[in-house]
Amino acid sequence: MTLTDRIGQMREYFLHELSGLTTAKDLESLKLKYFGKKGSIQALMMELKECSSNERPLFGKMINDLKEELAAHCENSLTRVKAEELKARLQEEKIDPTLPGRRQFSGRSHPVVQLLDRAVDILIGMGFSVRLGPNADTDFYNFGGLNFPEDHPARDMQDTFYLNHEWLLRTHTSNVQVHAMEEMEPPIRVIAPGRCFRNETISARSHVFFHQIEGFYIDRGVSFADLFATMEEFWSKLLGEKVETRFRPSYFPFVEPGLEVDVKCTSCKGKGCKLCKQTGWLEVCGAGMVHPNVLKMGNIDPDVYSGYAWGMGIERLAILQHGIPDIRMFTQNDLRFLSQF
Ligand code: 2U9
Repeated sequence: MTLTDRIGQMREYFLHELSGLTTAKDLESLKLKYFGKKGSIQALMMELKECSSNERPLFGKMINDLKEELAAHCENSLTRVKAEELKARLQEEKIDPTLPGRRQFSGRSHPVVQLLDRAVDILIGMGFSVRLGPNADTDFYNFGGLNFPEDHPARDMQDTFYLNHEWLLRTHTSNVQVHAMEEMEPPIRVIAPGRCFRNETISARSHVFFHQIEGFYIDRGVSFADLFATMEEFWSKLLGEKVETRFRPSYFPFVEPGLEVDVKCTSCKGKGCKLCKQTGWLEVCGAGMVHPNVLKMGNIDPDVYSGYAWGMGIERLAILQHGIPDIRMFTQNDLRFLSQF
């Protein structure tokens, strides 16, 4: 085969191979095969040596022309292949801007936590500081140190989750104040928000765990008047308007005298409605003056110091505030319920 034939054949092969290419990567390999140092064109160049000196310039020019021609084909193909690749990618990555967007779900605090946080913020603003205590504590911090008699019904297995003969899950957050009395010197102005546990049958009105905020203030000369003023200020701030408060005598072992605190019904303003069971008043918390025995057990001299204390159940308040029919709704994690708050 003459060199001229070889050149023609190489062009044909090249064009055949080029026509089947679909990717830029394959085109690069093809270029290497023909234009590389050990490529087909270089091989032709080597053969020039065997030509006679009068044929050499002619064949040299023919090979150079071939080289330029094939390079131009490569350039054109590169443009074509890139356009094809882009087209395929666009087809694959096609997005439909008319489709509806995916809704982003934004989380929020649980309604009980929302109310707890608001109450804590108000009380911090009134000069109380937050103290947290253990959920599991000893009988002394939950009962003994709070003046519960040995045979008090709340100590019964029915109401308390005992872990062993000494340890239990706290039934109120009062254990925090017993620890505080041991560790702090008066004046003590502390609130204790947190979870408590009671061994009760779960129903629409009671659960085995719930949340409380308790507060107490111990100093020289703390009086009933201080308690009344604090209650009025706190409940007015929490309920968003000036509310009337009412105090009724009650009994708790850790306070003497003990009180139930009522606020004028926020729904009917005292006229009587379903929420307040026609009484015009809502029972919102218990309170009282800290019992001298409790102060003594906390190493505080009741002849020098006095204090007031109060406690409230947060779930009960949230139920009153939003008209929730069943306490179990707080623990069912149903987004249809939770997203309303
Ligand atoms: C110490 C001294 C006194 C905290 C108090 C109440 C009254 C009270 C109940 C309200 C509803 C609990 O969630 S509830 O069932 N609490 O009525 N709590 S005075 O008194 C204390 C606490 C600690 C050392």
